[in-house]
Amino acid sequence: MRVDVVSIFPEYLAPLELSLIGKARQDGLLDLHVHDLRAFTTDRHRTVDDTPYGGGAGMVMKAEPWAQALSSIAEKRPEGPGKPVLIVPSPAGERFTQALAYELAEEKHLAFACGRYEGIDERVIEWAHEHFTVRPVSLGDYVLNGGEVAVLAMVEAIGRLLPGVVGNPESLVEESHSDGLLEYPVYTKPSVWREREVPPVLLSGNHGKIAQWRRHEQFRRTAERRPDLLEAFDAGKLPRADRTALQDLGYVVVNGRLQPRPARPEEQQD
Ligand code: 6GU
Repeated sequence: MRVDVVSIFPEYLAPLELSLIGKARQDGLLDLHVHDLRAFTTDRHRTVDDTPYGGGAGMVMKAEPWAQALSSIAEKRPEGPGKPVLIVPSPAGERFTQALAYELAEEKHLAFACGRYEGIDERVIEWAHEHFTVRPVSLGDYVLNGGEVAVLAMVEAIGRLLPGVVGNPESLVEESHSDGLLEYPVYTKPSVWREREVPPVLLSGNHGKIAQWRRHEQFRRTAERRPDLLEAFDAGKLPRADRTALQDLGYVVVNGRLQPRPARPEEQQD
């Protein structure tokens, strides 16, 4: 996969030289290029921003340096059908999820346009549709100062899904969000640490019981921390053991969806 990132702070992307993603680049699995937006300016001051039409606080990124930068990237598109995907990190974008990471990991060419200040002149985003499939993407409902930190997160989430990047692909199957649930808790030696024991089932050697306990813990954690995920969970054809675990946690399956079980008469308040 080829990835191009444009930023006025190219040094911000230095962590992509480290660890798993750095190794993937060395191994030729990820062809990553970081570009300085100011290299595409033509004035003496290398200006990338200006005041907003209509007034208001802050500055807006000028269209022309972005058009020059994105044109040069579009020309580097690897052989093959389809446009490259241009991801525009923005708190006003669609949510970045594990499902979107899997979808983007299938692409041959991704580009990221890191905005700063109040954003990029909207006409660039419109124009970019001629060369790219454009996707404004948000990490979540909070505001960062620019797209760089979001790009670090997205490139890591996407890059680790590329074939050969994660040593043991099994570890991608058992992690949080891979099946719409949070991951179960994990433990290692010693079996007693500061008077705290590892859950005994994990020492039992009974692999069926262990799998069942882990599944129950996934449901318990998800119900406690992310009830929104449980309500979106496809409970259409769950094994009996899963339905029992969910009943214990106060959920019932209605039309293939999980719903909090209505309180039993003896549990009713007032
Ligand atoms: Cl992707 N960009 C910026 N600037 N802020 C964000 C974000 C992205 N996601 C959440 N907040």
